[in-house]
Amino acid sequence: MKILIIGGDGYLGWPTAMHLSKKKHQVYLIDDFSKRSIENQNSVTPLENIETMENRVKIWNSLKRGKKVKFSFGSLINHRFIYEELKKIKPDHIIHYGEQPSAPYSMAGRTEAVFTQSNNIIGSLNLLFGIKKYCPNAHLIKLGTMGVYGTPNIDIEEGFIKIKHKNRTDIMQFPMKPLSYYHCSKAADSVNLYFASRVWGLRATDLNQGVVYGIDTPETILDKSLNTSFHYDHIFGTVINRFMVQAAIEKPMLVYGKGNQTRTFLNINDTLQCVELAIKNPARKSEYKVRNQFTEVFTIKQLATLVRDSAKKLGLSTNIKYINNPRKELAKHYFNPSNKSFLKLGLRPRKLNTTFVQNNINKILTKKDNIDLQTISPKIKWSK
Ligand code: USQ
Repeated sequence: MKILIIGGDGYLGWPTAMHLSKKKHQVYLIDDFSKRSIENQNSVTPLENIETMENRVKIWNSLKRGKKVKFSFGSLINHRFIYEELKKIKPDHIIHYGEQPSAPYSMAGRTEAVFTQSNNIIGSLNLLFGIKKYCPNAHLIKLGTMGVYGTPNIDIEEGFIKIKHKNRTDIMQFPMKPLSYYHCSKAADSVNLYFASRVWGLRATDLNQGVVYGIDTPETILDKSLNTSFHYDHIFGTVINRFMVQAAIEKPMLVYGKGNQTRTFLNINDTLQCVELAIKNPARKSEYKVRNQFTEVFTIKQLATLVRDSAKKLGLSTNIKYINNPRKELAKHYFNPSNKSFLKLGLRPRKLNTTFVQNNINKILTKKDNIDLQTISPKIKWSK
């Protein structure tokens, strides 16, 4: 299959590229390095140095572990660029990771919110127009987020809900209560994707993904230049990754609020598993398929406790510090999301456990000197 990955330089895009190339797919990557530029502007860096895209691709291809991957630099905001790529490649599947991924960044101020929404929503819209014009049979796999649903007081279904209202019923998109302007951008994408499937007959899968954790995949460990951009800072670091870094250096783990907020999680290797399942089970023509992409549900307090206890067994001493929540989110809430669709397709979830946390902490300890303490405390507030 010819697979185009948009956002091929990112935390998930790069491991996906190597994984699919190993599975003998012809993989094409594009990226505009906008995440690297936000990192520079905010003086945050991944735990390990990340090679240039050119070098990563050269090294991966030289290992001959799969089909050669190809990279082009460009942005979805430039519709001519993406049109040319689609015309040239005519991909069977397009995996779209190419969006500004940080909720805190999107809440830093007007400039950041506007950048996030214009980059994400307009970029995806340009892509939809490109697919319609140059490869209408291509299957679009778009990375969405569980955070579009928020934390409603009803069970969370996968994209749609049957509603009965004044004795009439209909199936509607599941109500959205996004958690940040970033999550709002994903909600707008979902509306646009569903529309494009209904009106133009496009084939789209929206993967509403939970919070991803982990450093390595079988391919990132093949060479030190193939690692992925593991963040622990207050902008791009996701919560488990941050806790593991804080525990490794025996600093307190910063739980926002009382830690009773509940979220969905998955191992980075299960992101790869899910994306592959989505490729093998594509949406049909005119179908907009939503799959909730997560394996486990935890409160933040449970995560901090697991990381603290795992670190203790390694002889590290860390404690949990409850700080004022810089975000606006429900402190305690009902939460019962479904992930039936991937389980039905055969997803075999990896569980978060002590061994995993300890292996990751041990790896982090080998890079301890790179950790910048200045970037750990949250500096962005939802309401100022
Ligand atoms: N949290 C802490 N301490 C921290 C960081 C976070 O208590 O140091 C809490 C937050 O208050 C929040 C939860 O942990 O309740 C998750 O925060 P996060 O920073 O790990 O994740 P989030 O900002 O929601 O965004 C991340 C990714 C995003 C993806 C999303 C999936 O950055 O790209 O879409 O996870 S989801 O959260 O399911 O929407």
